[in-house]
Amino acid sequence: MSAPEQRRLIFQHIDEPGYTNDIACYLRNGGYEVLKKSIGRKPEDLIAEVKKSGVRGRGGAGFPCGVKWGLVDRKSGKPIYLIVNADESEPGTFKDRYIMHQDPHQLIEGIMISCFANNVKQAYIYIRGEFPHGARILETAIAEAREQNFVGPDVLGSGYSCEIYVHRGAGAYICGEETGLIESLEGKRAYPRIKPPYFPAVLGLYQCPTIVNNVETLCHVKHIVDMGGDAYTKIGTPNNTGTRIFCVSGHVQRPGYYEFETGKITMGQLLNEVCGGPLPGRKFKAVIPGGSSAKILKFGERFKGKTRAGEEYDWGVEDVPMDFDSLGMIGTMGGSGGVIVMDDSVNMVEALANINAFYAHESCGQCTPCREGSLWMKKITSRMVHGEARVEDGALLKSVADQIPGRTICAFGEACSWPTQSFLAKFGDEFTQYPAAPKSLRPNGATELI
Ligand code: L3W
Ligand code: SF4
Repeated sequence: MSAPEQRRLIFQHIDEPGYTNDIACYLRNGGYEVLKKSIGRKPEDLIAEVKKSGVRGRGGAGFPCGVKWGLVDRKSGKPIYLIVNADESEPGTFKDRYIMHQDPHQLIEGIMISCFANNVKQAYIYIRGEFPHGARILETAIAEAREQNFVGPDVLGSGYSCEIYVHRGAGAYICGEETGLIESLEGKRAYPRIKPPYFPAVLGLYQCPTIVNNVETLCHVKHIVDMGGDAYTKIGTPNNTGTRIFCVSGHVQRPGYYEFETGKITMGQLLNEVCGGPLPGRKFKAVIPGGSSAKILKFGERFKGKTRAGEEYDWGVEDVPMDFDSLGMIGTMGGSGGVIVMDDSVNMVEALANINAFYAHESCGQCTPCREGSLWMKKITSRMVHGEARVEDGALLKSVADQIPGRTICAFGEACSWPTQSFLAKFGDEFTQYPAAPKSLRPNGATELI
């Protein structure tokens, strides 16, 4: 079966010739019409549409956005905040940056509709420190929107007021974890908070109820309200509604951004047809389907089981539908939509050493298993790459990785150990060979990878 056509909701205009990121272009293309209509509706109706749509968060966890909004404490008498998580840092993920650069008003319209629906008067866009250009674009776009009365006091003469502030991070991955982000926004070190019992929906920014949504998720809100929650559920597949943006990188002929109905395209169709297949003379070896934290898949492995609907499946990697549930069923996740492809030229020990160096650098250091474990995993794989591994290192690596998940404050603990666990489970033979780089190649005889 050949790949379906792309279904572009979020990227509807983004690549059109002459489409620019200023407000005049956005307005020419129907911009802010959905906000105008929303302002005349009851906020609870808008929330109901988002609930009906079933849209799941596009940041990584896939938590239903309508359910999250439904959990907000509206009786506390405190202000409700909305935070846009634009700290896109998951390796392999680069969709939110593209939206903010190319179509910032789509995001601002989504934010304003979401704020109106939830009676939010102050919204913060927490943008990754390494995106200074994106921050400037957003600031300009907010100023344009304010001039036209789409943001600020008395929005469109409705009596409703709402400000949007851009807050720049300082370059730490952990600020993408929602409670670390909140701490950072409060001016503190980004140490994630323990949750449960209190999620941001109840105690978030300044101990007030707070909604934290990803950039792409908030763009979906605009389209959901425009077409209605029921119509939105017709796109995609049950429990995996709407479209999904895949950021494909690595060893394919045409890496890039692609938007498809969720679950309507398989991994094989995406990589072979849409992305043009492997590079000449190469074969696919492995793929990480949802950002570096997702467990790696090995081409050639098979997955058997029963779907939620009770249907039996027997899939190779190429057969897996690209949706949250299917990828979850085979032990990995759709995560942030970053698809990292590796061909048979890749040394898996080197690939894991690279990932481990990232996590060791980015652990906030608050929990001992994560702080020490991520560093040990980095050191061991670095030793392997540099030909200095010890006989017991394979077992030690596994033991360290196995002792982190479930013993930490935030999901980083899982995220940093899943790559090691899955690489060892699927490519363990490569780790027993300890591929060595000749000492002569090491700068100043260094034993560390970075
Ligand atoms: C109120 C409850 N709210 C859950 C909310 C919660 C959060 C959302 C999801 O991690 C994942 C991580 C990696 N009352 C609630 C509730 N919520 N129960 O729902 O929560 P959770 O805990 O499932 O996930 P999380 O802590 O948000 C995020 C993956 O993302 N990941 C991806 C990172 C992606 C980027 C990027 O660049 N875009 O950084 C990295 O590890 O799987 O599990 O809002 O408050 N009872
Ligand atoms: Fe910090 Fe890691 Fe603990 Fe998360 S799991 S709070 S990143 S030390």
